[in-house]
Amino acid sequence: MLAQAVCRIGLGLGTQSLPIVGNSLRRFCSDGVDDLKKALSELIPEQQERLKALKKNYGSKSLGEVTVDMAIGGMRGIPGMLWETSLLDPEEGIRFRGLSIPDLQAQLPSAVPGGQPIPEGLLWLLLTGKVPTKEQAVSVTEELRERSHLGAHVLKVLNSLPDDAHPMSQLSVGVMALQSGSHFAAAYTRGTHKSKYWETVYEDSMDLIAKLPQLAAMIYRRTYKGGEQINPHHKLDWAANLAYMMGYEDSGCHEMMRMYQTIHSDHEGGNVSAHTTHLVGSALSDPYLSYAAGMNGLAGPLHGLANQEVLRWLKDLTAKLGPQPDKEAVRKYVEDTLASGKVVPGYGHAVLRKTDPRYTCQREFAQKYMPGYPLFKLVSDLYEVVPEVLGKTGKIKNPWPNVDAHSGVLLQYYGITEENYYTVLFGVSRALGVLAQGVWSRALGLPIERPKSMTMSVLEKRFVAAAAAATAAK
Ligand code: NMX
Ligand code: MLT
Repeated sequence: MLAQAVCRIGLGLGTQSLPIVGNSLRRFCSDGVDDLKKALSELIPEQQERLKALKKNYGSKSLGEVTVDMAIGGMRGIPGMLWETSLLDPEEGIRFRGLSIPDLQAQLPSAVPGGQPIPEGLLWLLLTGKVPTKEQAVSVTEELRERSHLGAHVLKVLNSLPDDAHPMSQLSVGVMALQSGSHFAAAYTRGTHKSKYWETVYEDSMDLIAKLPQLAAMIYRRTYKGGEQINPHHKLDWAANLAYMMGYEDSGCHEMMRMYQTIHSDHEGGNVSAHTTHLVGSALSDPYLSYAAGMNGLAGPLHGLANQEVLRWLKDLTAKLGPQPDKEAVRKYVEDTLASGKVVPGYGHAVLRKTDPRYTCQREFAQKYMPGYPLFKLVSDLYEVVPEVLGKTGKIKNPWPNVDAHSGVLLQYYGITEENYYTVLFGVSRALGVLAQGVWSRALGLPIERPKSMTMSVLEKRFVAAAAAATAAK
């Protein structure tokens, strides 16, 4: 009882003042640890009933028409899966369990008074749909800290890769090196009843989320900093610890990382990384296998790798035009990019039709912490030039910036200058959303995903024949 009381008082003081807990105290604190899983287990039966009622009452209702354009156009706009953790509105942007980014900033617990939310609070929200207390968020910090140990084999595996292995390839390989620890895979082999799948998927997901900062920092240090690793800081929260283990101790950088890891976490279910994780998980591949698959999708330049591409593009721009080019020169550079058959990275979106609120959030952060930073000025100038140039093409549905147009500026400002690494930071954050949904997918018993495909001949036969019949009938 006493140990529990001490622990609660410590947690209540906030992340920075967490006492270092000994083993016996840890056991008591793990009451807090179990809280998230317990909170989740209490919610699951009612959500299962909700889904059952939806199927029973509305299972045969239509969600709309599927056109040939949709089928050959990347399934754009086809509502085809359940995704509980977040929802994207084309005009307004993302909401996490109903909360916008400003809502998260106002309501989620922070590490410093009035500061950015800690992603641990967001994870609680994504899993339970409820805004956690500070104590609950800090219990997640503790739970993740307890699970964070990386086996020595992981560094050996990474060291066996070629020197020029891209950081995203290293992330994928590193996650696969952890897969042998999957509780879900072991439970499945033991023949666990399917009603219990979510429990070991939860264990795997929390283990993986816990280990990702150390894995990501390991990749950074071995690729760019001569290989010397930095041990985790036992008093820092999950995101600040990631920055710390990469070698960044600045409190501004820690706040930036908390914000970065919060806003990149989830973007409903249809984006490539989320959809891939969901698809692979639907075959009952464990969370390591499905998240690694999702990361291989995030590594594509039209998806997460766009944050790397933005920086390369900005560097090329300043190399050609100087650090402070005028707007006319910038306009010409954008036009040249289009004329050379390339995309303007960081602009456009498959769903959004307005400026991405994740861009706006990062812009506000830059206005507060780095208003005079030249790269911020350049990115702000681009905001005034690019949409107009893209709009003039007449074919780009969304000329406005997305999340990737701004993230590199913040990282560069704090000294994280290696742009090939940027997508790894996106990937660590994305784990929160896709793995939280993965727990729910198993809790709700969602089936293996298997949409129908067609050949061109099938479409031709169907519509050419129909058109001929209509003409003959006239
Ligand atoms: N620069 C040049 N062309 C573009 C751009 C852009 N930023 N955005 C769209 N287009 C083109 C697109 O390639 C397509 O051309 P075509 O008909 O010749 O194939 C045409 O405009 C219509 O595309 P949309 O329907 O507007 O966009 P779509 O949904 O197909 O693609 C993206 C969405 C995000 C893939 C696209 O906007 C793009 O390539 N953007 C640049 C890369 C980027 O920033 N990706 C990051 C997205 C966010 N994330 O983190 O994942
Ligand atoms: C994402 O965060 O996944 C991207 O904005 C891409 C998308 O939503 O399609």
